Amino acid sequence: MRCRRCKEKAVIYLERHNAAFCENCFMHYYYNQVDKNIKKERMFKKGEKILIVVSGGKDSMALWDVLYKNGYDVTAMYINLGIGEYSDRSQEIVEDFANEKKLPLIIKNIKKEYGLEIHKLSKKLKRSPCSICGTIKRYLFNKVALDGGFTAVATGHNLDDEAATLLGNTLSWQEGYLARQAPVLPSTHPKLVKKVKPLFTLTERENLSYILFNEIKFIHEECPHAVGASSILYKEVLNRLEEESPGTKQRFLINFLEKGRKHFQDVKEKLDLKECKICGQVTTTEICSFCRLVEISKEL
Ligand code: Q46
Ligand code: ZN
Repeated sequence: MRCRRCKEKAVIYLERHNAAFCENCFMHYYYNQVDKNIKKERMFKKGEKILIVVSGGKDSMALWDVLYKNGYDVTAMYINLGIGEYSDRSQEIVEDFANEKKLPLIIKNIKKEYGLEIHKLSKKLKRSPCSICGTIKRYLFNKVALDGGFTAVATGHNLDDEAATLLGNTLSWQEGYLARQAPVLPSTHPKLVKKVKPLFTLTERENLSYILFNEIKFIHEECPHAVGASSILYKEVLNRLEEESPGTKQRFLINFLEKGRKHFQDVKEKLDLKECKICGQVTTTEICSFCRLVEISKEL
């Protein structure tokens, strides 16, 4: 098979675009996609301070690499969630990358800094580890970005993630979530920082290829709590559809964003936003859910 762009020998075939690329031209395609997403969705501009959330996985490592190579002012943030060896190994990968490329990195450790332990809180509150983890991560993304004067928080969500989330929300007609699903979540309060997903049109496989071609180290295993998550089943279902009809995932997501999402806008709840009495971060209750977790942890 020949590369669509330069006619050299191809190393990757992208069914949904009916195009094969050599390594160089794949990089060209990848950079173009990211650049187009950033500009078209007005995510951020050169010179703005961007905070990238990195987990050590292939998607966030690819995002970090592509943004710094394209001259964006990026600082990475890694949150050590205290999930055994998985957290230790992923922190090491992220630190090695930052040291090697001399890139700024902020490390947060939820146990050391806030006394939070996901498994203990999950048991005590009878909530899934992922729901506790989600509360903690969302809080820290915003707090670190706000305190550091960043204009946007960028995450490595890819096309597979976004299509799986959309499928889950559609199956149960979660109107509020459907209204909010987008590659850019604008700030709705002076203390809430915009969230962006520059890789939302790139698949897991494309991010993995980017990582492998650039010889970037990443953590291969998933977080142990991800096992059994419904998002994995949704991804399998979508992969099966994609096999039969390449482009299904992209059509599902992009058509929703262009044609479907607008029909849910009037169901967006009008939230009564206030500032947490303890930490001052934006919340809908007197004390934010993060500070409540910190309080509960003191008694564990
Ligand atoms: S890190 Fe946290 Fe994920 Fe692990 S505990 Fe669940 S939410 S699976 S992205
Ligand atoms: Zn608070």
